[in-house]
Amino acid sequence: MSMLDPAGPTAHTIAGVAWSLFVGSTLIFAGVMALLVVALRQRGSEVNTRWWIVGGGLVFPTVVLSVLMGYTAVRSAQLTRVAPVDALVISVVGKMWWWEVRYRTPDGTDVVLANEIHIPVNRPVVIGLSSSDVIHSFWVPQLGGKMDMVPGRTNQLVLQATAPGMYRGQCAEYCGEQHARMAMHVVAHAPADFSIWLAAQAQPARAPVSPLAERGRAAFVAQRCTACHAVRGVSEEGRLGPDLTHVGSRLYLGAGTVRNGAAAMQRWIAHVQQVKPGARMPSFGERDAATLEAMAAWLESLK
Ligand code: HEC
Ligand SMILES: [Cu+2]
Repeated sequence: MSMLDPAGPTAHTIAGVAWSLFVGSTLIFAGVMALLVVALRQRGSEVNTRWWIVGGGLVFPTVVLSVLMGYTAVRSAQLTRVAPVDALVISVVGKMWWWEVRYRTPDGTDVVLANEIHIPVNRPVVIGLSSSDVIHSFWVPQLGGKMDMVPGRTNQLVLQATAPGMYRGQCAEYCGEQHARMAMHVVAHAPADFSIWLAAQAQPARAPVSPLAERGRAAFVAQRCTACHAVRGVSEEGRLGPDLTHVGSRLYLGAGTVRNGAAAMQRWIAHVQQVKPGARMPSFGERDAATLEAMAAWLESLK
């Protein structure tokens, strides 16, 4: 996660500003130190103090700060320009401690997922940002700036990726115990691959592919996981936790906490309070091993 390794136009602008400030302040610092050395060497010699105070204390800062003000005004205007009408719109809601992500497909279906944002390359993406509890902050340093997510408000951030790849993001506003484990991943695809991905995410959960998965689905319903989790095609009553319709396709579990996989899934369900202490999900470790294994197998099959 480095803002000095930009992968999109706004991130390039921000990195450019950061470098100019860094180089400029280094030059000024070096100049002041050089003057200090000269002053120490020539102690006792006469200097024109008025000239130094007016020149170094008034004229120099006024010129430097005015140039800087003009420069940042021009650069910030480039950052806040309005998104073009063909931009892709995605809404992201910050939660303690994960991200709910919503898309609308071209035919009007709502697609809900969590902690992972897929985007097509070279197309501006408008991200509508909000929160359902405390203030969070959305930050994917390689793609753009930071933006607060404030309950009851929708802020907007325009991102664009110039190359396919995976970019990590992180909540950038302290939001409680598991703030550090509130990461997300942005995956940029070629436009055709993005459309295929979105069409797949818009599908309801696939039917169980094995007797084990079949038992897993039944256990998921019987254990009342459905009180907090929606799985489209199975139950849509619960919204307190992430939508799990395609959880098997995600790269990570628990907002970047662990790499997704059968073992990680089972450990998450059984011992979430050890994996991510304080997460708003109870550990289900007292369930028998066969039930846990079946639930994990079914969830992993939801690609
Ligand atoms: C009280 C509500 C609640 C119940 C009941 C619950 N969960 Fe969760 N679950 C959550 C919340 C909240 C999260 C997000 C935790 C986080 O990342 O901070 C979560 C996260 C998850 C995740 C990770 C999803 C992701 O993409 O990161 C899985 C998998 C999961 N739960 C499975 C289950 C299963 C299986 C059950 C039933 C045995 C269950 N949950 C019961 C609230 C609940
Ligand atoms: Cu947060």
